Amino acid sequence: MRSIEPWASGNGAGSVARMGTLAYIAMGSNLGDRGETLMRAVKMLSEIPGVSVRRLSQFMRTEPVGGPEDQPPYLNAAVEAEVDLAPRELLAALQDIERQLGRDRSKEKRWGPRTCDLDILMMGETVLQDEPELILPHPRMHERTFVLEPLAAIAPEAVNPAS
Ligand code: A4P
Ligand code: MG
Repeated sequence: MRSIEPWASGNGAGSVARMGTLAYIAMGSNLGDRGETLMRAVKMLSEIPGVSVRRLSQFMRTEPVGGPEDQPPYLNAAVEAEVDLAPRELLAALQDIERQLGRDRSKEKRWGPRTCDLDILMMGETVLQDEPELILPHPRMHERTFVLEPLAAIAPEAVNPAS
């Protein structure tokens, strides 16, 4: 198990201001007006203090992977953002956006349909593997075409720090 958090050091008063960290975020929607939902999610993302959206992939129509049968197709996309937040702060902000866009996890089946899913794929060099609440890089990203295609479209150079 490894847990590396670069911002854990040097955060005290008088420390040198840090540069933003590049984060990659996967977006998915397969309920409601999927395109509108993803556009709203990007706008809300760009309005989080400490988050600056740099690149956005096309919205890609993908067939559902896993979960219940007969769910609608997804729109998936990927975002690159410069982030000046700790990973857990970013996750909390993403989950807040999901809620505002109508997501209610208590009514969902695993990998079932959802209005909006925002997952952190990678965040700089950070590797977190100890707590299920936040695993970085995202543990299934390498096996998900619906993640890898939009990510490759915006950041073919992005390197998975756990590989
Ligand atoms: N969590 C842990 N690590 C992270 C991370 N890096 N980013 C925790 C975000 N959340 C993370 O998430 C479940 C739990 O993972 C949360 O409590 C969070 O604290 P969730 O958003 O409720 O569910 P999820 O995203 O469905 O879970 P998971 O296991 O990440 O699912 P996948 O692998 O992302 O699959 N088919 C198509 N075509 N397109 C899709 O977008 N998505 C899924 C979900 C299945 N099939 C799909 C798609
Ligand atoms: Mg998620």
